[in-house]
Amino acid sequence: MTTAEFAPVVPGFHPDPSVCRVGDDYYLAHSTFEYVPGVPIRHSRDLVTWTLVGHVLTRDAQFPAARSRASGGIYAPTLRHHDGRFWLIVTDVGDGGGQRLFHAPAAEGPWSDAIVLRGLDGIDPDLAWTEDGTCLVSYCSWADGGSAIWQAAIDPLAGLVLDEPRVIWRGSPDMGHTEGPHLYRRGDWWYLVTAEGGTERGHGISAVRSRDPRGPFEAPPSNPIYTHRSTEHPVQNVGHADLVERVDGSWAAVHLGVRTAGYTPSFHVNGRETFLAEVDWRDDWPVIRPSDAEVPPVTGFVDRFDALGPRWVSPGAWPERFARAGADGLEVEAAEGSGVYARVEALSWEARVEIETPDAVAHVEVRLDDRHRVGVRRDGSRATATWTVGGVDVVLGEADDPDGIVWIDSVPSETAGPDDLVLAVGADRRALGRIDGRYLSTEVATGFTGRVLGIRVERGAARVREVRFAPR
Ligand code: 6LW
Repeated sequence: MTTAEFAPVVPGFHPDPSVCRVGDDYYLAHSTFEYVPGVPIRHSRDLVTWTLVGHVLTRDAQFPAARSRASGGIYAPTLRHHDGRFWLIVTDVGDGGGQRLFHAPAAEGPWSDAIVLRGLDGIDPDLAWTEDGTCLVSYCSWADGGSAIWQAAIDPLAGLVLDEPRVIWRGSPDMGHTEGPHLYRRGDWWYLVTAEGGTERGHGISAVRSRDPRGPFEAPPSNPIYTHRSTEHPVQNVGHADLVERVDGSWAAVHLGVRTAGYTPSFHVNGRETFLAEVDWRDDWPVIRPSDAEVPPVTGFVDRFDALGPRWVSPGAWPERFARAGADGLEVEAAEGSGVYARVEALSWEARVEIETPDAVAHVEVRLDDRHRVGVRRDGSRATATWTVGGVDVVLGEADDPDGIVWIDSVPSETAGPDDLVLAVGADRRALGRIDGRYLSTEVATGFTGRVLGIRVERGAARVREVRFAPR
């Protein structure tokens, strides 16, 4: 067991966490970009162990998935509970501006169709209700030059903007990329917490306060109030926090961070993950400190597909339209280059896939996007290890594999990278190729997601009997 300072409470690509509490229950949402179903909702009673209970975005009427480019689509959400109803607001950056609101009677859903708010062009929208019931949306926009936090009052059910959007905070003087705003009421103060410095190594969490939720806001003696920038901490890029008050009156924060590995500039491969921190209050200012909560280790899974479970997501296409689970495993058809994938949640692991491609061509692969992926292409029983880097396809090796077993292993790097990825086939695990894992890291590929493992069909229909994923 390790503590929440070093181990994510939600591992794998789960960026931009937003948390709310209803009684003794906590709920957590994340950004999902081009992947659908989108915006997973998790439940916890302790902020440490989380259970996936559903997704907000499950159909085109909410989010036309096919139009999203890599790392486009669904950016940072805010999840809140008000007047007995769950609310989620989020930006679909492929929608040419505007924010999307969804509501549901329960966190598990069913979630409404999108209520589209026009005229609030920016990202990272937040929802907060004032004492008189006014609903305020605060969001990051570059509408008048640099990034700043803007705000407007809305009618959330009607999707109407009720007043002229205005800047409420232009950010800390020495930090750019003022994003991810969240507004909280505590005592006589309203706090505006933001992410600043950009979601890379300079990332941090800042806070300002006002007696009025509309501002003007005053800064503390110094911002950011929490960051790992310029430190040797193994968790970097810390920022984009959402605070929550526990039943006992103590406060906590969920925030994103990355686990880096390899020689400078060091690399993160599983995207931005969710970490937990503690929040104290001094002179009515939030003071964030690491959490010493024990985080259970990442468990693997064995899936024989008696159902297509919620861990399986697809870039730009709804998985249920081309993948069907049943007694004989998962039948996967070609779907314009998409596939079914699970987030990689461990830093060192092995995967084993049993797959039949009698008259099909299918890929068992790890991907960041279509230009950065590695795997085994099966055409009938011919297996070819292929690697796509910067859009260039490289054949690493090939062999006949009548067994229909593909192995992908993340093993310690031999070249100061974050890991090496080893491809093998057959019951005897014949190695076909090995690549430096840095080429499947965000530092090389760019973007906002992280590694996913899955199956993509090029032609025909493949049958996946079993997928095993085990951390080392
Ligand atoms: C998100 C912004 C950010 O909207 O990255 O961490 C963007 N910072 O707040 C995508 O995750």
